[in-house]
Amino acid sequence: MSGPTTSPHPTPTPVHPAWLPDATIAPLGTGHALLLTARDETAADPVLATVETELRRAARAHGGRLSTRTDGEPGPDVRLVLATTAVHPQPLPGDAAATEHAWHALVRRVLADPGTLPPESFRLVRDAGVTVVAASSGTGLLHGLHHVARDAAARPGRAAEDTAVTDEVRSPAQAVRMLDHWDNVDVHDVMGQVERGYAGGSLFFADGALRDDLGRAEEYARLLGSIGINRVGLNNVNVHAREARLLTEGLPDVVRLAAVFRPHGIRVHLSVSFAAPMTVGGLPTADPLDPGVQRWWADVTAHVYRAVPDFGGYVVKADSEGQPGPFAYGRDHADGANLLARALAPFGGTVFWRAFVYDHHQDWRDRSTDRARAAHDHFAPLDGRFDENVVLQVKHGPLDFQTREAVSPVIAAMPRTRLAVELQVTQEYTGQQRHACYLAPWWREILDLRPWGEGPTVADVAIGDGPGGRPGALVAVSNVGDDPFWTGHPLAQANLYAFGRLAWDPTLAPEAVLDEWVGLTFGADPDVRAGVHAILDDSWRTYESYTAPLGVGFMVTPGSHYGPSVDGYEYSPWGTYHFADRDGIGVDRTRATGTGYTGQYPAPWRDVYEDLATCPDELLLFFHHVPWGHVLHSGSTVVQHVYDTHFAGVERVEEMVGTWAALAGRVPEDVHARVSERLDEQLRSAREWRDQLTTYVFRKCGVPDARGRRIY
Ligand code: GCV
Repeated sequence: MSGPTTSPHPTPTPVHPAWLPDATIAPLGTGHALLLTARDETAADPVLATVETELRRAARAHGGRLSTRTDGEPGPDVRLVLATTAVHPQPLPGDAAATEHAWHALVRRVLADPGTLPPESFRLVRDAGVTVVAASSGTGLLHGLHHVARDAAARPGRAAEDTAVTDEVRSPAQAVRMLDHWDNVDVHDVMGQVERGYAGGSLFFADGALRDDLGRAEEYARLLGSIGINRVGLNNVNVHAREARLLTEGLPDVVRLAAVFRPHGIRVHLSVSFAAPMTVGGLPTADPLDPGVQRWWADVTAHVYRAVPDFGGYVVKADSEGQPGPFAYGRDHADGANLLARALAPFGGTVFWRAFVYDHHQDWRDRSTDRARAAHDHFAPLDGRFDENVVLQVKHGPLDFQTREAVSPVIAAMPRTRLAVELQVTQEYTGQQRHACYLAPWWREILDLRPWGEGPTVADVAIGDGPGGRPGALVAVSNVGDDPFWTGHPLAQANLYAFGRLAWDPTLAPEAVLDEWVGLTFGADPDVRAGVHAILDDSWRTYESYTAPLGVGFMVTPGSHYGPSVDGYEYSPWGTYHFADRDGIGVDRTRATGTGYTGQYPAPWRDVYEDLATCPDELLLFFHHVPWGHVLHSGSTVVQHVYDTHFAGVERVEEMVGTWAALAGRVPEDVHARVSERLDEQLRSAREWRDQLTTYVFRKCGVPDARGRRIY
């Protein structure tokens, strides 16, 4: 689906520091930090240099001090020690001077028995005002350092000097935490440079080439490393001609970008075109069973790994929205994915194969075809056929990142396949970073859902704790660009931050994550904290309240996907209909009378959704076609619900505007100005949504608003 995506904001300077202003990198105060590494470690582990740089930045900002093991005797005032487990049992600095300070004993205790720490884990020990972070790698130490910073920022008043005794090991719940970029090297006419990007151009590419100056990309990598992202897909899944050649002529660009991300513990991936053997390699076919094609992928992949030994692998959108795929050769998606998996396997690479496959040339007159069914219809029968290094990347909902939709039934249907759940940080359908819409509450609902009613959650399936026990990934589409605030709407930074944090620990509370983000970004001012919470905590539900009602989805302007157009997609080929007429609205996806989609779920959901008596209100029109007068569980009718939520939604946006206005002078002026401007647009747009939706519904059914508000 296409649409214009240009930023109204050319790049001014300086760039906003996001959640890593130097003042909050580490809660050193004016204290003294010590970094202990074994002598030969730093050369082999580039992340250790990042840890040292972070500590130096923090020390500079606070007038504190950093010592490393080569600096000699650090003295008694050390408050924070970061140590790799390889240091043990070598003598600690200060031993020679035979001076035993409080921190010596603690470090000695931790390093004498650090426990088994996987590379991304860290052990955190606090005692008598000293904090020790131990890890087996630079990545573990980096995570530990940022944990300490976050902890202090989320709970102002608590600092490293805290006397509470702690001894804990922290590890990511999810091994693969990935951000996909829909960046193009070139600018494409309709889509702009970043497809569905709402924050300007690409951080990586400009003027049809890799940027000479990758400074912004480096700062971005630093931001991602601080929230535990460990994979990045560099280019758009819709792979155009120039981008297809990143595999070959463009490989030096990939080498440079890999070097940008590596010091932050992040491996890079490329989106590739399934037709590359033909378009790039000049072969007559891209048939996955053709030995020449298999050889081509094996050779190209070996070449990539020679240049980028820690390359992560490929991301593939095939047979979807015009992208080439295995169907052209009468092959299926397992044939296609395994072709690439076998080329990657010798090097430990992974292919992320997207399940977003549907017919985008549908006939709107045909009520039996249901786009929501497509991914399950295509992929569930292939369970067990994918190689171990294939991860099937499934959008969280069966349609397309809507403000509200059911969880994809594919997630429960493929126990013998590694599954990644794909979220969208870029706000394509949730206000395009012109509306404040904090998505963590929505993501928590998705991740917490139990596909079998009890037992594992969606997050568990992605982690590898589902019935098949196969580890997958959590993936999301990034929301950044070369905008000075990174994300267009400065408050949309919270979504990027929250994705990283939930990928690390999907049980974190959205409000707690927001507390961390506010503390790191804006400091300890309680009024700012309260104001940002008042604006963001419920903002996703607010957005939902004034846009498409009760899970029906879309109703957006075709192409751009911004703003209301109730019938915009109604007679289109995209399979995104609401079927409103004078009698009712909604999509009948039941087994009894509809498309049978409810049958793709296991019990209990197949029955919960099938039955009007149990289907949740917020998904009613996603599953059922009902009369306008249908009474919801809430007691309201569908038509009155549309009126009430749309008027209330606009009122909430008016409150948001007032709350933010009151923070003038409490947050940096440029941030205040940009957010104010975005809130003004949100209010204008919310009113437009309200007026179009209420008017549309009134004109369809003729039922007036019980409260007599103005409808056009
Ligand atoms: C990258 C939706 C978007 C497209 C996007 C596609 C996808 O259809 O509108 O811009 O293409 O999803 O996820 O592949």
